[in-house]
Amino acid sequence: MKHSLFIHILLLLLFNYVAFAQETLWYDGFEDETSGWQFLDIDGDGRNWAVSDINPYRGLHCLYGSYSPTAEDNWAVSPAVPIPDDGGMTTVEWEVFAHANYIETYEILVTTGTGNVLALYDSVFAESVTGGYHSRQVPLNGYAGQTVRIAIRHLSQNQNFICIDDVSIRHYEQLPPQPPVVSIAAPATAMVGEVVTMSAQCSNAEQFQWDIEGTEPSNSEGRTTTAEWERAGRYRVSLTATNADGSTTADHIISILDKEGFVPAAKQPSHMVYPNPASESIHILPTTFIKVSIFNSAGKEVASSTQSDVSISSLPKGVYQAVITTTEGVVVENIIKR
Ligand SMILES: [Ca+2]
Ligand SMILES: [Ca+2]
Repeated sequence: MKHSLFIHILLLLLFNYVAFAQETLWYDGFEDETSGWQFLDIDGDGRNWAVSDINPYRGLHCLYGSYSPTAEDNWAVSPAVPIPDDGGMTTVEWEVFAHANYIETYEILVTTGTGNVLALYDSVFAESVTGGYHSRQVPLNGYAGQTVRIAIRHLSQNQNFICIDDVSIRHYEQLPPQPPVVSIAAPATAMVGEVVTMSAQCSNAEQFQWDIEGTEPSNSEGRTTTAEWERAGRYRVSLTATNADGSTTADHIISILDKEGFVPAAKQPSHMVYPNPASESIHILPTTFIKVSIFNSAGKEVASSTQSDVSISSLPKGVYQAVITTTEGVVVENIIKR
């Protein structure tokens, strides 16, 4: 099982894309001759499973069930593997091959016994396979907390061969919480007195709560809602979507035009600097911003900028005054460097 670490790392990389962790509890690609399998020739004809270089899925070897002129009943029994009992999902996975022109029948069984007592096996999967290699996966959740062996039973019927490769038992953590992904479908502008229809763009929530600024009442529920504004202005529409894993809020700004088609000038925000307190940099909010000068408690200018993003990382901790010049005048705001 030299390759198990490589496969483990490869799969960790692959599964990171789908955002849940998996662990390979056991793997065999049949690249080592002594990998702990028991081979049981139940039909007693001397033919059985064998590690072979015929048609591996990966590497140089696979588990090979031979051509046979008679009906085979051959069992390959894996080493014992403990199955975790932590609420996650455990699976047995494998690659199986049969020739495109022939059908081979096989079965997957599980035992909590030592492997050679057939009465102690449960059948968990069976198929008649053809047409090259196929990936298969079967859950083992009924065996959580127990130690199992997997049997691959070849039931040959038409004198062709079957190959098995990359057999593994894998454990998946439960999926991370999936709170809703939501956005609002609504017009960017509407007229005063117009009835505006807005709807949730969301596939994984059932409950929707709207909070609509500038209307009365401001709250409503449901995937779709309507609103009507009596005064021109810019208004915030918030939508909170909820499912069993949590809530997510989306915002939409709608401009309501007056009869002449204008929106009143937006009010300046009451606070002009964020974040505040800040440690690295501050952002000056007003769109009418021209420049900012920052003064320390002694009244000395310690920084100034015409950019709305200003680094304050070099300033000592303390309280400063930001003197913000806008096209509409000068505003002073205290800022805290921490
Ligand atoms: Ca192999
Ligand atoms: Ca046999």
